[in-house]
Amino acid sequence: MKLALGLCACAALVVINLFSKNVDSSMANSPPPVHESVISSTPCDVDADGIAEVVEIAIVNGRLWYRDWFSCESGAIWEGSFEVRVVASDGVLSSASLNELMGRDSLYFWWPCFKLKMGDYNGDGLVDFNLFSTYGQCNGENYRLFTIDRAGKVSCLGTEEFYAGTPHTDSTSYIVGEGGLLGVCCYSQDEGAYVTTWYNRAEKSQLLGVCFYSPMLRTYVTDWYAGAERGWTRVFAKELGILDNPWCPCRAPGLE
Ligand SMILES: [Ca+2]
Ligand SMILES: [Ca+2]
Repeated sequence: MKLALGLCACAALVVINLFSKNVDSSMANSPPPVHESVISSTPCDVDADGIAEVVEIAIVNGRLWYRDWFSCESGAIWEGSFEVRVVASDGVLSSASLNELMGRDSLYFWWPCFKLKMGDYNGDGLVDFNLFSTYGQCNGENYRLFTIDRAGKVSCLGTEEFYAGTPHTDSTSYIVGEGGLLGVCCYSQDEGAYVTTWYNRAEKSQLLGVCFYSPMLRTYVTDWYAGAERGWTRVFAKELGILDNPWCPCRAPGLE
């Protein structure tokens, strides 16, 4: 029932959002207050018992308005105070202020209804997810990482922001977990290709995967480099063991 209510709220808010685009900048002058609404509802089995809980993002105080700036930051946004909740069939397991977790008085998200992209970014078996944090640039945004323990409590997974190449996206598929590594993908103007930086937090090492389309092989392939602090050195997939198969988590937009 809780999930159904969340979905209904999102559907209603989509309508509001479409309306806000129609009235455009007039709403920027007098944005209506937004009362508590669930803006993201994502089923996820946080305690691995085979039964999905629901991870919710709710706006608890704020406004929906169309930010009509002459830049890539323009767009309809939810702005204000938010909570993250984990809900089971028999009640709320946890509820926490996202503003406190992220250390900011006001946050904003792009879309009236979005799904969280889940993964295991550190290989500890606990569910993690990423969430839009701050504006990046026209080609991508900055994200923070969060983790959910078996009891449903949400906490930050580190304090770093990661830039990923998905503009106006609240939770990105360009941040992934694979074999205990954290992979973050964005477009590199220097490389002229999508690059994925792999972070091995346990060993404090990094790998850079430069993903590009090979006309000869007619598919995407990845060149690997290691050792960010000492300069990148080319390595080969078979030397990496855990990355036997060259893999591009992000390619060109629309080819995910
Ligand atoms: Ca469960
Ligand atoms: Ca994890």
